[in-house]
Amino acid sequence: MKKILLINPPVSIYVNKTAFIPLPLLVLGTCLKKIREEGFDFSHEVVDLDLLLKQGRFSDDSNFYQQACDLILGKKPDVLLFTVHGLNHIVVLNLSEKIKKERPSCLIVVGGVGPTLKANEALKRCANIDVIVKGEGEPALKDLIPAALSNRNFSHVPSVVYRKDGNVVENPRSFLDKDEPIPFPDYSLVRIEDYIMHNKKHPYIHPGFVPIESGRGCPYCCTFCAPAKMWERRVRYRPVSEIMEEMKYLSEKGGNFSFFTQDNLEESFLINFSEALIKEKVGLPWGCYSRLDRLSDKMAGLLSKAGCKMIFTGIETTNRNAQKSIRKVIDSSATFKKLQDFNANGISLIGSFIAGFPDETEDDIDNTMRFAIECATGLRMEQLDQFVAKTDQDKLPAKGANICAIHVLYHMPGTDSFEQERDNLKITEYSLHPDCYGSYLFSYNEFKNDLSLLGSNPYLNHFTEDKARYYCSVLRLFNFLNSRPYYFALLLKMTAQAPLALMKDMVSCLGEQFVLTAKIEEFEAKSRNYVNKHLRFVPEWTVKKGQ
Ligand code: B12
Ligand code: SF4
Repeated sequence: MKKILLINPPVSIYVNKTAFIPLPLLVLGTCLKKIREEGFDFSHEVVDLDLLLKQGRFSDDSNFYQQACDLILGKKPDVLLFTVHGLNHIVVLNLSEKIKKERPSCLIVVGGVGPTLKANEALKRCANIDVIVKGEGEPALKDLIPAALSNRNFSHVPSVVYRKDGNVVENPRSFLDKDEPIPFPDYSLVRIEDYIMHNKKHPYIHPGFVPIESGRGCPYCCTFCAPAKMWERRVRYRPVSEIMEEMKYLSEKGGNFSFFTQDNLEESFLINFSEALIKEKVGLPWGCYSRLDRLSDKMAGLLSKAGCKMIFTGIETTNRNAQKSIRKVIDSSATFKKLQDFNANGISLIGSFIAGFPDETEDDIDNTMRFAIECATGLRMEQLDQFVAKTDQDKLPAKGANICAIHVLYHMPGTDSFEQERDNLKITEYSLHPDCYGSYLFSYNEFKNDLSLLGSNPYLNHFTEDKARYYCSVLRLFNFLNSRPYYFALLLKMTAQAPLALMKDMVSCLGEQFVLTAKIEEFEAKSRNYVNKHLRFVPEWTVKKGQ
């Protein structure tokens, strides 16, 4: 019987060891089951290399490749289906090379957001990959699997890019029909408890975090956004009854915080969903991505009643010109009021901000920094100053109400901003430091000459070397300090400095090279020393993951 393996290459997240349930593979697993039920004879299973690595059963160094290959080849597969998430295409490229040498007849298929956006160029660059599937896997698999198991003629398979007689051929992309359901993941392909148990020890956002698809797509078209290109502004949601069923199923397995993977949940869906959760008394906590600026005033109360505890939101910048340039115009004052309202209803925000726009001035950076501090505490700068002035140092809240970090503007291949900047883009070494990046399987050396069209390298930018060092160092320090925003505000007050000036001072005291490259523990220890010298007391600064 022919054998298909669904493979999850390692993904990384900061220094954390969270092992995510391989949702794309479980969804595709449901399609494979259906194809088998239609009479095609094959077996399939998930090989989760990420979990094996995070559990310590594989090494986090170059030995990994031999261990992973031995496992895969030992199963004598005929077809490998790799999901590529962000940067882990490097692992897929290395593994494919080894596997093709040992088992040339094995068909290697790759899919995911990254490979989708520049599939044609990617296949030309990746000699050991046979097929790239663009977009949703479901419409392609129906025809791809029978072809893969027989004559390997892919001319009629939608959404694929493949090789024929030495040429790369690209078939048009197809979307799942509106009346075809998004499949319920086949959880029988993995032991869910393994992930949940592991992640309670190594949490991301929340111990017991489980990802769930609420639907697909976002209606907006921000220039830097990969999902905007992936979904081409098409939006669909799963039936709320099915989502609730999945939440309950995962909660029975120990998952106690559902996180919806869809890029931006809109108000109309959130209202239906929340009302159903309240009516059914589901009572499980959850979080999602949503544009705060697009939610009306009534939403905070409703979402809170429905169990929402956290919203991940892109606030990006207060600078109107920059907002226009990225096609994401946000009224900052209205958003700030909304954030306060959400906090008052027990919902915290993870706010993401951007710096590094062309023509950005130091004042612009300072404004973004101030706003990110305000959003982290839910207090305007003047209120924050007063609060800090009248509160004993050791009585200051240890954490802010929200987590707010500023990221450098990067250009992911295939996005509109990538196309605009394409000829000037480089990969920034500092963003790929293994401690920030999470796994020693990935290193700057592997990426430096690679535009990473397969994995959609998110670390491409247009900076000169000096600028890259400047932004990466001040932002690494800013994000560290803003994880404890009340102490940060106190520090600003005591040093009587604007945020950017303080960051620059810190960079010069600690040394730019050190800030950019030091291992996380060392970086945090020295940064704490600097802070303590000025504050003259010793707050517990480092935020542990999942706190
Ligand atoms: C959960 C998540 C994570 C988790 C881990 C995910 C995991 N192991 O499953 C964590 C937090 C670790 C993470 C990390 C990162 N992520 Co992430 N993540 C997501 C998120 C929110 C959900 C992914 C998901 O499960 N979706 C649901 C599944 C069902 O959809 P899907 O994966 O797209 O799969 C469908 C198709 O793509 C296709 N498909 C997928 N694989 C395959 C394989 C085959 C063979 C076939 C045929 C089809 C196919 O079929 C599936 C069903 O239709 C997405 C956003 C999103 N909405 O997708 C971002 C997203 C994928 N991440 C992104 C990025 C940039 C990152 C990071 C680089 C961030 C960073 N700077 O560190 C890291 C990189 C991780 C790494 N490789 O080391 C970007 C990717 C952009 C791009 N162009 O590649 C996204 C789109 C977020 C965004 N808004 O930009 N992420
Ligand atoms: S950045 Fe957010 S709002 Fe903009 S297109 Fe992407 S998912 Fe949608």
